[in-house]
Amino acid sequence: SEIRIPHSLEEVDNGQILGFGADLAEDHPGYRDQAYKDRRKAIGDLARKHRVGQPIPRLEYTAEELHVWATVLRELKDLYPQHACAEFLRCLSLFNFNEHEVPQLEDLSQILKRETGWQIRPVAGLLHPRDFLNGLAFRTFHSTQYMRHPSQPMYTPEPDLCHELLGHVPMLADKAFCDMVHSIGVASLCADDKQIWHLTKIYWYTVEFGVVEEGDEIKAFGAGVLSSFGELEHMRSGKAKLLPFDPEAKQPKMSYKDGYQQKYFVLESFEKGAQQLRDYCAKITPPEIMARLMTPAA
Ligand code: H2B
Ligand code: FE
Repeated sequence: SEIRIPHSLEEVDNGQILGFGADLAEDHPGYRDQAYKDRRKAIGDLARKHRVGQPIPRLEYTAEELHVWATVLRELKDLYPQHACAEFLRCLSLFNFNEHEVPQLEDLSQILKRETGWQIRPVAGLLHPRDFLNGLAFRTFHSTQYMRHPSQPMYTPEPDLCHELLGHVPMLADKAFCDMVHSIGVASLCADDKQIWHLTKIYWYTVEFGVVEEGDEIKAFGAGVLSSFGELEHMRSGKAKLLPFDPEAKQPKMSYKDGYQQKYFVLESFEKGAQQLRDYCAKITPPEIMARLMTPAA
């Protein structure tokens, strides 16, 4: 099939949602909860109607949703000081996350704009990988706006607000991390399906499950590691392999459903990771696209 290269964020389709539509799968915690499904659909519809440039609609979260947010925040907050990298900790403090209110995407997007020139665009669910990666080329993170099901606050089979906000948003306030992720995005613009799959794995082993050297320690920055006590223990147990990150190498198979990762990839630093991805990107991207998009953030 022919690749349509988007020239701006408006040309990135945010409507192709994978997996979980209005009808949740049988093993989704909200499968039997019609009120939950209606709420999720209403929030998803707002994302579908949103146009680039408009402010992201503010939502009034219910007491139940606030309770889920507060529970997840309380659990994870205790893991960060010991396990999260310094960049994550510094960035986290910019957002003032607290148990009294669910943050609004629009406010977080404004903070990112100021810090790194990145922004958030709302999306109805798990976005198609090509569109998701293409968004990164325009310094845009596509984020869901609905909350996971209250029956299992520490689990979600799909991205939800807690995952996006606690896992992904903080690091997007770090310049070098943003440069790295931006290169993944630019590389995705002209990528064929095989290269998209390679970039999806790179995204997985960095943004979702990446770790970084810090002195003689290994600290986490990946959303999937920092959101799970079990995953953190496993990563530090010696049972998993820690390998140097190399975007040119064949990336191991990944799965959304397996237990813990068998391998973690270690960045020397975010600056080094950004350089590695810039080099990879330049190999598969035409020079005119490099020249147009690899400019510093405004
Ligand atoms: N969609 C949403 N809404 N959030 C994500 O974090 C996300 C996504 N991640 N689509 C993408 C896919 C990622 O797992 C890779 C690129 O497929
Ligand atoms: Fe994620």
